[in-house]
Amino acid sequence: MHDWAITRRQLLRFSTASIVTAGVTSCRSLLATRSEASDQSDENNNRVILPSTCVPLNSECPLKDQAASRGLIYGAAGKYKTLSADLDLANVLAQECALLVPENDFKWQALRPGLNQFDFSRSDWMADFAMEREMLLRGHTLVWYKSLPRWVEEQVSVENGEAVMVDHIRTVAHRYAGRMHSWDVVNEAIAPEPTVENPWRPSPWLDWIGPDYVAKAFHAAHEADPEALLIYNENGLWWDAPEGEAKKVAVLRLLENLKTQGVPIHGVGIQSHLRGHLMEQFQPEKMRQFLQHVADLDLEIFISELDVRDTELPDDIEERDRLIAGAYQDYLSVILEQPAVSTIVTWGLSDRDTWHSK
Ligand code: 9MR
Repeated sequence: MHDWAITRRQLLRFSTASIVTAGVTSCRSLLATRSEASDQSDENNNRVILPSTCVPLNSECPLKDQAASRGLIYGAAGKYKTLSADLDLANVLAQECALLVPENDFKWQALRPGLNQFDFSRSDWMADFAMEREMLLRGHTLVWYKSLPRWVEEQVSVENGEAVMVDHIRTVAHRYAGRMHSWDVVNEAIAPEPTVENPWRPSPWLDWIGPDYVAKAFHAAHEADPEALLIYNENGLWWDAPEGEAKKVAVLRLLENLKTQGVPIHGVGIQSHLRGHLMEQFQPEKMRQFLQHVADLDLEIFISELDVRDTELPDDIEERDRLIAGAYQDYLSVILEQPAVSTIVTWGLSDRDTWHSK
C-alpha cells in the first residue's frame, strides 16, 4: 500500500465493491466468466468484457476486476503531468483501472499550439501508457467551449469555424483510430439553465457554426474513427434542482434529435461531479427515469467523471470519508440498476491528484 493511496481509495473500493456485487445481475447480459469473456466482447456492440480474476468483495481485488465481474468497465482520469512523474500513481492506476481517460492531454489547449500546428507529445505518451499497461483509452474531448488556446479566439471566425473544427476532429480522431475505445465528441453543449427556445450553452462553436455543430462533430469523428464509441458528455445531470430537471429535458431532446437525424452517436456521458453536502438534491426516481429514457434511445450510458466534492463536509476525516462513501453508494446503487450503464469512470484516483484540490 502506498502512503498516498489514502483511506478514500479504500472507501471507494469498498463502496464500489458492495455496489457492483449487489442486485445487478439482471442487467448484466454482459456478465461473463473468464472463459466466456472473449466470446462476449464481439457480440456486445464494442463492449469489452474484461475477465474477473478474483473474488468480488475481497478488498484486495482490483476495482477493474470487481467491475468486470458484473460486466462493467471501471476506469479513471489521469494526466501526463502526474503519471509521468509518479510511478506509484501510474502503477496503482494501471492495477485498479481497465480504462484511462486523459484528463487534459487531449484538449485543444494541449494539442493545438497554433492554427496549423498540432502537438501530440503528451497525448501520444498517454496513448502509449494505456497500451503498455493494457488499458482501454477514452478520448476527452474533441469539441468543448472551454480549454481553447488563445489563438482560437483570434484566428477562428464564422468564415473558417466549421473547417477548423472538422480538421481538428479528423486529424486527432484519425491519429488514434483503432486505439480509442470511445471519444467524448462534444462536451457540455446544453446550457446550465436551458429554455425551450434556447437550450444551448454559449460556445464559440455555436456562434461560428450554429446548433448543427454537434451533429457535424459526430459525423466527422465517425468518418475518422468508425470503430470508436462516440459519446455526448454532459454535466449537471445528477441533481434535481429545477434547473437540473430542465437540463435533463433539453439533453434528451438533443439526443432524440441526433438519433432521428441518423447522427452516429453511441452513448451519453453523465459526468457526475457530486457534492457531498447536496446529496439530498439527488432524487433516485428522477434519475431512474432519465436513464431509462436514454436507454430507450438505444444509447449506452457512461458515468464519465464521477467524484465527490467534500469542501462543505465536516472537518473530521472519518466522518467526512463516511459521508463521501455514502454519496458514492447512494448514487451508484441507483445508476447500476440500469442495464444500459456500461462504464464507470472516476475523475482521478487519488485526492493528491484531483482538480478539486487545485
Ligand atoms: O479536471 C480538469 C482540470 O484539471 C482542468 O484544469 C479543467 C479545464 O480544462 O478541466 C477539468 O476537467 C473537466 C472536464 O474536462 C469536463 N468536465 C468538468 C471537469 C472538471 O472541471
